Amino acid sequence: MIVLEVDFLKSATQKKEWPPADKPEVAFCGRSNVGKSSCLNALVGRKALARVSRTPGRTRLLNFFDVSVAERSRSGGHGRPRELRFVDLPGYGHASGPREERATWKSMIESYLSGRESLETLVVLVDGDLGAQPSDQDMVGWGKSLGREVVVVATKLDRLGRTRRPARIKEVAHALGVDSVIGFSGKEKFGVDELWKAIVPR
Ligand SMILES: Nc1nc2c(ncn2[C@@H]2O[C@H](COP(=O)(O)OP(=O)(O)O)[C@@H](O)[C@H]2O)c(=O)[nH]1
Ligand SMILES: [Mg+2]
Repeated sequence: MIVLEVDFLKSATQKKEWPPADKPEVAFCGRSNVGKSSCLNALVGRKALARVSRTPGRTRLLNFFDVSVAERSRSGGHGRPRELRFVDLPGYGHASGPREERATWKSMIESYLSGRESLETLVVLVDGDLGAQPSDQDMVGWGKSLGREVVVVATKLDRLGRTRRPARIKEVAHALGVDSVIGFSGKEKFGVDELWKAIVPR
């Protein structure tokens, strides 16, 4: 996939601040430190996107980006541009965090997952080195129960020896009750095309 353009749109919390639901949206979530920024960087091939999402004060907000991509063509050019919107969701998994903060996170994510008409795909990133955690099971279950299409990505798979990767992918799929899991490494940049295929609207 060729990334033609990436534009940071805005950060938001409540519904009234969300941009108009005028493009197919792909939301990314995962436990803090799962490798979400690295994954976004690997997908769009530029640092700016993840930098914005890391800016202090923005890590707890929904960050919206417009992305324009196209299939690479054999002639060296590209096919029809596709417009989509990425939404970088705040990390979860701070079970020890203040109760009030967790409640705020939950209500913000719930209103987005249940109320966003243009949300087409929820990408849940799971640490492939660590394996699926209870909070990942909750997240996938939550997304599915709200009727969302869930794509699971196992990050940091480069940390496992090649021969151990297929078994880990199966374990993660089994633990989360999904049919397939995309094995990914932001470091070695594998799984990138597979993930694009799973999120670009047909
Ligand atoms: N080996 C390896 N380390 C990774 C990978 N992705 C992220 N990391 C490391 O994991 C840590 C957290 O990554 P980051 O992308 O900032 O995670 P985020 O908190 O989910 O945005 C950093 O130290 C990264 O270098 C990966 O694919 N392979
Ligand atoms: Mg990050």
